Amino acid sequence: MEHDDVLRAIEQRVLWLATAIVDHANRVRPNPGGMKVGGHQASSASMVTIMTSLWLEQLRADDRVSVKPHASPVLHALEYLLGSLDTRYLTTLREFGGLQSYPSRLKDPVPADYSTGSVGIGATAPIWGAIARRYVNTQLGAGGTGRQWSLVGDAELDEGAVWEAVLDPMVAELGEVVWVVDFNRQSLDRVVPTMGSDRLQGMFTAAGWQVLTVKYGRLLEELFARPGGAALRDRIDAMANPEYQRLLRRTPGEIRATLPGDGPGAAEISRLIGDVDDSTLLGAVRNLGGHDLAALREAYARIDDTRPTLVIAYTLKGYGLAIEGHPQNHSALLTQAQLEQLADDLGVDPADPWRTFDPGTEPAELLRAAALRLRRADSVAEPAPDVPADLGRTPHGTATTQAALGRTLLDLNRAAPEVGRRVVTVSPDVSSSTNLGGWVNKVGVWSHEDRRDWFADDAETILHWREKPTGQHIELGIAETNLVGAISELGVTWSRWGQPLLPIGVLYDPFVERALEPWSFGIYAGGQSILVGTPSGVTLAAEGGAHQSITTPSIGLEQPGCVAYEPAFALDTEWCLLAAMSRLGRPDGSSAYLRLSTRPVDHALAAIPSDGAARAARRREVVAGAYPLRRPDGAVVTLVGMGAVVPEVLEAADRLGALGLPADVVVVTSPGLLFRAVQARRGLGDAPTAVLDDAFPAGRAAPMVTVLDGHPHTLAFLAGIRGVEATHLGVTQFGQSGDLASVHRLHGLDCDTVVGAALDLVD
Ligand SMILES: Cc1ncc(C[n+]2csc(CCOP(=O)(O)OP(=O)(O)O)c2C)c(N)n1
Ligand SMILES: [Mg+2]
Repeated sequence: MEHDDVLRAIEQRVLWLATAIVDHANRVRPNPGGMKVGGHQASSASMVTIMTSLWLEQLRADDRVSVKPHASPVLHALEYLLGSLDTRYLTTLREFGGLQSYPSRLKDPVPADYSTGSVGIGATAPIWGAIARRYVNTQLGAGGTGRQWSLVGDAELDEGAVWEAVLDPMVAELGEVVWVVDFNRQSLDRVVPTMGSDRLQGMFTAAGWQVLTVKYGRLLEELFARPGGAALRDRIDAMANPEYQRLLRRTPGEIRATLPGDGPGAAEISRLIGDVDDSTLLGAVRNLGGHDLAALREAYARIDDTRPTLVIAYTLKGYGLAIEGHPQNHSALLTQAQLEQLADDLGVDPADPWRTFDPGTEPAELLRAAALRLRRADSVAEPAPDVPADLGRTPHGTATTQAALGRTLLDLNRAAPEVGRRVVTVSPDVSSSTNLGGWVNKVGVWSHEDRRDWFADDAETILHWREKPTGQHIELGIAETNLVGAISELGVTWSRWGQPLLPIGVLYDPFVERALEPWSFGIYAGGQSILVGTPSGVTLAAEGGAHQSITTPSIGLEQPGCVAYEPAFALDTEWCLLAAMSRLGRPDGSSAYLRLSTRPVDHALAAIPSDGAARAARRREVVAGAYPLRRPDGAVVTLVGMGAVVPEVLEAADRLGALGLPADVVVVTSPGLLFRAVQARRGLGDAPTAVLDDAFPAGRAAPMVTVLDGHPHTLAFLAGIRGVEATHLGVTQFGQSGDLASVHRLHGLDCDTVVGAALDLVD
């Protein structure tokens, strides 16, 4: 057999298996509940040639691939043929404990290189993966070099995440990045009328990418070379996408009547196609480059490894299936009869759907050789470093929690350099306004080559921008989605390349919402990172309503795989940050979200115990989620405060005390940890519960006022701990610029409102 015939045989088996995996899940496996199962035969078929060609000929063990979500059956078919996926899984697509709906790093039996599912995010992950690997290489000397492939759907390129990533100046240098676009001109709902490769080519070229277009297959190219061929090419090139798609579903007679069109070349085209037989004609109109192994191979051979490459491979959605090219084929499933016809066309026995190639046959040998080439060395992971729990410093005077972030990083670098060297900060153009300047000055900005700092000798320069391969701060353009993409991939290097990093991303807190879904997806995919939202709430005062955040405290509470902290004091911030860092880079680890503020707070209010054991006890409570700050005798009310409004809460406690109504003050640092403790106390989950007795002991039950600079419901559940009456203060409306006192009064976060709420409850 010719080599390409062997490949073709494998490609056809991949098409069969991918289709049969979906068919089994939907039409064979019993489904007592009657819920839709789903799976995408047409989207898979579209990618079959591209993926067969990649896995059998192009990929190396060091390469990593992100596969578009709806092609997961193709990935599993290849894993199976290459011997890494057991037969028993082929009947488990979308079954509990079986193959996931979309490629998954953490939940599939053969871990995918990248989890995909949220379009645009899976596509861009290898860009951040490439940067993370380069970073690991320059800092820790591991990680290797291989291509970072993304196999993306064409409609996926509508996603903003794609363009934010493509535009980042750092990306144009990533020669290891290769995207292959499955250019079937169909999205979920339709044939996209205006989708064309020229526009894409221009946009990616302008961003510094190499663009290779694989438009037509050999058969069409051969027709184009005949008399009338140029007219035929012009006709097909100029044809609108829906008209072309319609052609795919026509009989030979209809094609002969409609393909020539009514342009000046019509007669020539009629003559040309008049000379070819029906089956050649049917083959020719669907002969696109993305289904031509030789055309794809040629394109891959031209990849220039000094810049990212985009391969636009023209394909057919539903290639080879009865649903090929139909505008509504996205979720269509082949009928029993259509599946049997496919089996017949491909020479497989539908009664024995999972049969592989007999040992010793050419396809079996080619698959064996590919499996050997793709085998990866077992890597031994470095353990995550031991992060100190307390750096031993006690701040004096006033400080902001935001400034405590940069301060802690600098102190950590001195106290524990082996931990400090794994810290990497990332910012979307807000390093100085989030107070990271001192840290950036100290560690430098990461760049894969040294760049001259032209302002090094300028006396007025406070923030020194020294770019070098040993820098530990990564600066991105203003694109929050890129920020979370980057920290998610930096936070996965422990499991990808055996080298844990401690990534910390900073952004203005309201923009956490913009970045939330991609960050959550990164956590879902196994990335562990710290996201710092600062400044936050309405406490940013003069910065105004456009920058205030309201719902982010509950985001922190609810985000799986994440511990959220909102400390009130500088030292609490340090402790929470160190605790968050100690959970990164390990199999049982988690991400963290810190919500910080630019409000200067007198640190004496924190009343840090000077006794070492008492300080340690305070620290344990701070990182567990809450601590009692004041417990006067005969307290009649408990004031619970979180974050930037704790000074008002303490002032209110003073005033109530003066009125003869002593008030307990509890400072909450993490509603999420408290909620987990409440659940665990009822047998839901295994979170530690001691914090509930420490901060809200039964003996001190009293009515409760909760206060935070965020939506009040975030702390409302605390009243249920002891079943007390409560009032919940917080922000429920958009705000405006102003001085802090006015803004806090507007939202009912001022001392008067807290005192009034307590009096109402006590009366
Ligand atoms: C962020 C996001 N939005 C919407 C979807 C739903 N969705 C899944 S696939 C798809 C269309 C994909 O079209 P394309 O990328 O061209 O893939 P094809 O199936 O044509 O290969 C849509 C809208 C999603 N998965 N993620
Ligand atoms: Mg498409």
